[in-house]
Parts: sequence; C-alpha cells; structure tokens
Amino acid sequence: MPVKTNIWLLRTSQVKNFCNTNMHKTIIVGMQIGLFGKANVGKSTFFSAATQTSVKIENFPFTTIKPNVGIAYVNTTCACKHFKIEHSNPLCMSGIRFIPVKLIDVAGLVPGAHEGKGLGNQFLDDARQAEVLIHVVDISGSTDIQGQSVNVGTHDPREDIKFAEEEFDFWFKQILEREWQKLSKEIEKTKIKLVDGITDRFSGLGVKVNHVHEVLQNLGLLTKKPNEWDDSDLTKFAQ
Ligand SMILES: Nc1nc2c(ncn2[C@@H]2O[C@H](COP(=O)(O)OP(=O)(O)OP(=O)(O)O)[C@@H](O)[C@H]2O)c(=O)[nH]1
Ligand SMILES: [Mg+2]
Repeated sequence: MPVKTNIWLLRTSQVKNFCNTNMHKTIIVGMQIGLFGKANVGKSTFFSAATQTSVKIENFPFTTIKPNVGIAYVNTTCACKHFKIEHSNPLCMSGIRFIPVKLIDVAGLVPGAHEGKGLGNQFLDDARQAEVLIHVVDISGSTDIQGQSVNVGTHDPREDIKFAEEEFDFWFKQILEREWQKLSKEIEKTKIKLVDGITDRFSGLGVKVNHVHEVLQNLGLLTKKPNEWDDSDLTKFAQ
C-alpha cells in the first residue's frame, strides 16, 4: 500500500518557463503522488499551483469528481554540482534538478465515505497507483467535518486527519475483504508463500513485497494461514 507521508513540491518561475516549452512532454515521469483529504480543503488549489494548470476550484465540497492528473516538478541539487561537470540535460537549470512527478488530485472525503457518504471512497481507486500520498489538511479550521465553510479556528483539523486516514484504511480493507477468499484458496492450492500471494494479488495497488513482509512480521501473521485470518487481522493488516 502507498506510504503515507508529508512532502512539499517546490515551484519556481524557471519551472514555469520550462513547462511552457514542449520539452517536458517527452520526459519519463517516475514517481506518482496522490492528493487526498477532506472535501473542500484545497487539494485542487495545491494541484493547480504545483502543475501550473487550471482546474475547477470552488468554496464548497465535491467540486472535483473525476481526478485531475498532471505533472509537477520536485527540485533538488543536481549531481553535476557534486561532480563539477557540465551537461545539457533540460531538467537541470544552473545546478538545480527538476524531477518530474505525476500528481493525481482526487475527490474529497467526508466521514462515512466507506458507507457511501458524500461521493463514497471508490475514487481512491484513482489514486491506487500512487507511491506517495499527500494528505491535504485545512489547518486554519475554517471548514467543518463535512467540508462546509465555517469561521476560522472553529473546527479542529486533527479530527480531519484522523477520519480521512481511517477512511483510507476502510477503503483498503474493503478491497482485501473482496479478494481474501479467492486469495486464500489460491495460496492453499499453489502452496505459494503468503507474502508472495498478497503481493501478486495487490500489485495493482502499488503493494511491494518488502512492505507486505514487514507488516506481516510486525503483526505476527507471517505463518498464519489466510483462511484462518479473522476480521481484526484484516483490519490491522489494512492499517
Ligand atoms: N485561505 C485559503 N483558502 C484556500 C487555500 N487553498 C484553497 N483555498 C480555498 O478553499 C476552497 C476550496 O479549494 P479547492 O482547491 O477546490 O478544494 P478541494 O479540496 O479540491 O475541494 P473538493 O474538490 O471539493 O474536495 C476554494 O475557495 C479555495 O480558494 C489556502 O491555502 N488558503
Ligand atoms: Mg478539488
């Protein structure tokens, strides 16, 4: 499952000039980053700023329904500085390397999304290929738990962090539950290792073998037969 983390994308006028050329269209994009969080907190605003594209932004929940996908550039010091060499890579400007990443801005969440509230959480499928998720939070507390505008500082943003992460876990658990019986039978029949069976089955979600191994080990589930897993095993694994 994707790693939950906070990262910041840097933007400069140089990137803007670069994006105005056609060069970026031929660039191979490595990492995919998903933007998720409560409805109406500024996901699309961040997406628009980071990708320099114009998307729909409004001050009410569920403005975004279909995902916005674009390219943003993370900047870092280029290796040419360290090795003191000259080169003509268009992604390097004066020793600053602009690394293209694919950014995916999905619809917002509200509590109970896994039960179909708001737009539900199926759209997290759109972000399933992301290796990193940026959780966008309205830290000013000016949107209530449903994403409606309220006075600044009247809502505790910690509640948003908690529920959105829980909804993400519910989403992953629902996928696990859907596939678990089939996976159990397959593992029983083919005698493949649990860690390999899970990794193969959920590779479409960006699941990596080392992540699966680490989680199973930490939970003491490495040797437990999948058909003996109970609901709490699935919940802990999803988290
Ligand atoms: N004050 C302030 N307003 C912001 C900021 N970022 C976004 N907004 C405003 O918040 C409102 C919602 O912004 P969006 O970017 O549409 O939010 P979203 O999370 O994509 O919303 P949904 O797609 O509906 O989930 C808009 O009125 C934005 O102008 C910010 O950093 N500060
Ligand atoms: Mg949006």
